[in-house]
Amino acid sequence: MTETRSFPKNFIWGAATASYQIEGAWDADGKSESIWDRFSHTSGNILHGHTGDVACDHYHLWRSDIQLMQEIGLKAYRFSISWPRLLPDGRGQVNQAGIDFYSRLVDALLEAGITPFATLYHWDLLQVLQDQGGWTERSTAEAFVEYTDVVTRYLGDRVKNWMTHNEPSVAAYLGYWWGNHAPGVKSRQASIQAIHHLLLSHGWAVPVIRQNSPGAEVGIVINISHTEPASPSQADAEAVRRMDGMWRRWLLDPLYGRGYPTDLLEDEIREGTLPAEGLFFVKEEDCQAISTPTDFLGLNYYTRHVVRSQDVPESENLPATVIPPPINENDYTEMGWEVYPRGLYYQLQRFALEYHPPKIYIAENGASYSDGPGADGRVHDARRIRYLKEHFAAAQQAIQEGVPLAGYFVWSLMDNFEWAYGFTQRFGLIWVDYETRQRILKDSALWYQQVIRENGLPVSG
Ligand code: IFM
Repeated sequence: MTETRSFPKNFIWGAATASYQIEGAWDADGKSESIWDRFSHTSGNILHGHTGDVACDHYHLWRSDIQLMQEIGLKAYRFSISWPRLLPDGRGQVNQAGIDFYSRLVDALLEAGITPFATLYHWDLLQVLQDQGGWTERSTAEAFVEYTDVVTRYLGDRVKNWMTHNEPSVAAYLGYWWGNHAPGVKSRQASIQAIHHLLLSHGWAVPVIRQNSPGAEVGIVINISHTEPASPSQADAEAVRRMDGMWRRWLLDPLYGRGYPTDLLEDEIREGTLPAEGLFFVKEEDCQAISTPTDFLGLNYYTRHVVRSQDVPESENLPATVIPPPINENDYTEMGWEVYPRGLYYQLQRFALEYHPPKIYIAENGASYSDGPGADGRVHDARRIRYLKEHFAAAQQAIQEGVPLAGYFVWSLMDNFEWAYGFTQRFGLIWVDYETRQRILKDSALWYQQVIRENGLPVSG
């Protein structure tokens, strides 16, 4: 008998996607324009001018996609809901066609024995709300609560696992500071305002979800990486404080009732990105709302960042992040991200110890490798299998040491639109032909099928 490293009974094995990345049908059946529609239709923003207009056409192929999920044996499916499909004006009038789409999807998932995990916001804000300032405005957080109310009134009887936001820091930093994601704004202050309103909308949404979806579990999803200094120097330790601060503490501290970190706030004021009065857009009651207790914390983990200070004289003009030298070809995915499974173990330990979430889900983990169908028509993505195997093992060790990890969602169910990279990066367990929309289960999907069936990691396989 093959020895397996088993996972706890009822461990939730899933896969994840997001609306804009897979659905297509960008203007079908009453859906309005999102910031990603506008951004991808503007030349120069996305590699090769790709857009999510059709993407994987999941909007039309969802039934067969659910069959593929069943074939893999998924216990759960994490998908996101497109706000512009449901409320084409952002608030007010509900688009029944949008509701029907998700309602049918949820019914079919449940019939297939797959538990739906719905994310309310995975970056496709309505353009009409962006035109009024988007997440830099408090009114967008208010509109999000109305949207949450609509979604959970219609789906809350059947969906019992809700994730409010996916990676609010990416939405805010890449979208409002660096401008390489929609809506393409380039202002540090705007990104700080955006994070606040994203977090605030989360906190306001939690009781609404609980009210409309009795017995539901609610959480938020944060992206994490393992962050280390490039050297033992004081300057590099300081660089880690800043980097870890902006990606982790700036979000998790307010979410867990500690407010925004004072040291980071002082940095922003000193550097002039915030005025002397600091967070002028934050109201006194906001921090309490943001820290409304949740049932779980979702973590997206992909890689490690080795961080170097810009203040170390000899490294002037060098990037803040160091890419460690490769040991072999398997060390990096095609995103250029280092494969560092140990970091997942460290981060799970750390989040469990520092914030004590009642439950943790790995809401995303996976790798971009472009392997396509070979002469035998199959996709032999051995590197993805290896990546997943090593990360599952790291997660399993953390569980054994007491981390309350309840489930794991592989990113992604299928190859899809990878934001500014267009279709050039393939993270899927399922290979997608972007001409014909044909799907093929990759070897990794078949390997995952075995993991799920055995609820464990074959030690030898
Ligand atoms: O594709 C993205 C996803 O939308 C959010 N987390 C990271 C993934 C890979 O870059």
